[in-house]
Amino acid sequence: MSEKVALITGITGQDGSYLAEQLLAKGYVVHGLIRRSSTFNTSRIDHLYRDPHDPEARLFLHYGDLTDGSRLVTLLERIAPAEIYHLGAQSHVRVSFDEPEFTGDVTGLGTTRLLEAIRVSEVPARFYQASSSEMFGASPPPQDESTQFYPRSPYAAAKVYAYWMVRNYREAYGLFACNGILFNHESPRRGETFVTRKISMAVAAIATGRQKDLYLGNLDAKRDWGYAPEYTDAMWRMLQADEPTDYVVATGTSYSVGDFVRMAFEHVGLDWEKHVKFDPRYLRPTEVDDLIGDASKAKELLGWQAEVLPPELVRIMVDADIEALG
Ligand code: NAP
Ligand code: G4F
Repeated sequence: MSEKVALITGITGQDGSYLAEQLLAKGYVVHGLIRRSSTFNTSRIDHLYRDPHDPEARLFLHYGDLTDGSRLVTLLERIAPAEIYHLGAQSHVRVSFDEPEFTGDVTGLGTTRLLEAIRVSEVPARFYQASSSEMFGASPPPQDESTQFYPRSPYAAAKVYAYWMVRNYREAYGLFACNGILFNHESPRRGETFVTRKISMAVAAIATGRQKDLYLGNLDAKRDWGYAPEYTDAMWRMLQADEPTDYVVATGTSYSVGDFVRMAFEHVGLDWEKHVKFDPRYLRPTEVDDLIGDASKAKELLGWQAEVLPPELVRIMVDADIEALG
């Protein structure tokens, strides 16, 4: 049987790196879209990379950008992937308030450009869209696939637009396209300005005497936090199913930002109240207060279930950041 070929946008991000690892382990040839930058941005996937002249190389990286539609067409024609995992996005909610137009372009229109590239190139690829629990926004929990969207940020609005474009291409052109509506998922590879990683890094630095205080915004918001490698496995399962559809992926548990802070400091024997300070710059003009996902559909149709829950997730992240400090 010939090797399966996959394309991952956002391969240099948290999820892209875990997914690339998992697909390579399954025997896929993996292609990744990366942005040209003046400094290297591939640290999360460097351990997977081999020189392309090596006959054993099965990971190939291509320069490109989600704002450049013609490049996406050329790449698809050249790579002819059987599966496309579209993870690339301006993914930071707070930043999307500062850069709403750019976020709409990359996170919203970027999906349309990729869908159009599939249609125009006629590559018979299955498509995964990185949809988000942020789309539920102000809709009260628990949230499942039938919960009304109520986006509370430019990022969430862009993801809602992309979600509907995916559904439209599925219905209009028969594309095998799935929306994975993933709730927050974290790991030691999480971007350093998302709250869980900001906390785990600060706790590690404070516990080892390198830092004194940690400045945060709203501690009351509640999130359904899972473990990223389990969530990238759910993405793969969606594209192996018989029919394309949309799925919520979540743990079904909910903790506040304050709970996460307390658990992280307790893990190293410190009192969080002595170190955490408030800075209003981290507040958002509109907040998402409470997310708890109901992933029953993913359990029933994909056999997927979250295993790592927040108390363990906190320990994994804090321990990894302490180890990284040597
Ligand atoms: P991430 O770490 O922020 O990674 C985002 C990726 O997108 C990076 O590889 C980034 O490249 C790339 N990217 C950004 N702008 C681009 C552009 N203009 N052209 C091409 N690539 C671009 O995000 P993540 O946490 O892995 O999340 C993956 C996806 O799932 C995102 O779409 C996110 O919105 C969505 N999502 C995440 C969560 C979560 O809790 N993590 C939950 C629901 C949905 P650089 O490395 O060059 O910046
Ligand atoms: O870690 P966050 O920035 O993640 P947020 O906004 O929930 O978004 C993440 O999850 C989404 C899925 O629901 C993804 F779609 C999205 O791409 C991203 O991965 O913030 C979590 C909570 C918020 O309520 C925020 O107000 O933490 C609160 N918070 C409090 N202090 C802070 C801070 N957030 C950040 N980033 N930094 C703070 O200092």
